[in-house]
Amino acid sequence: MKVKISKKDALIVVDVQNDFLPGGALPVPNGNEIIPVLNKYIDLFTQVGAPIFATRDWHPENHISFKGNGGIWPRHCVQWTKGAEISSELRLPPDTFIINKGDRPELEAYSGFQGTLLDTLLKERGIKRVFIGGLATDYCVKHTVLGALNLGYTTFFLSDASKGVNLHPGDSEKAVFEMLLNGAVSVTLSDLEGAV
Ligand code: VGL
Ligand code: ZN
Repeated sequence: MKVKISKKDALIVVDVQNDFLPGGALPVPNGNEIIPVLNKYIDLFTQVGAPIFATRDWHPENHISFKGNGGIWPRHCVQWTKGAEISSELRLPPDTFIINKGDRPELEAYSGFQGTLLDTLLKERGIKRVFIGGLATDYCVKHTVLGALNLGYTTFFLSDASKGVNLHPGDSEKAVFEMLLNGAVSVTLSDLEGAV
């Protein structure tokens, strides 16, 4: 498949934060392997002048998703900590839109659209197609993809630039199946080409 990228498209990089990388509080196995691939997507979108969005999990100390507060996750991505920082290995341009999510104590937000301005910012720019990759395939990437489909975007899942937690074996495969069933298109870097 060949997909031409133009400035009416957007790249959405989901939660590539220190806590989701090896050594972090909630590491995605081999999560670091997607960073060089994402950097190539970033180069391509930058070349054609397409906007780039990076979401980050941005939890308060008392977030509902943490064990002890009724959730299933270890404490992770607490606002203003090193673990919540987007990986410095990701070469995001200075005009990247940073989207914080999950910043209210009582609400979980796996989707980058939930409780954020992401949809508004995309619509303001006339964006019709979004290209989504990052961490983790079976949680925030999946929910961001489903959110985009629900809002009417033509949605591409970047299969070579996403990795899952796989709390239960097979979770990532199931997530991919669910995304495709809902209309997402799975692509890799070799499917894309720049068109200025
Ligand atoms: C995520 C678990 C908890 C994610 C966020 O970014 O996929 N997963 N919070
Ligand atoms: Zn979280």
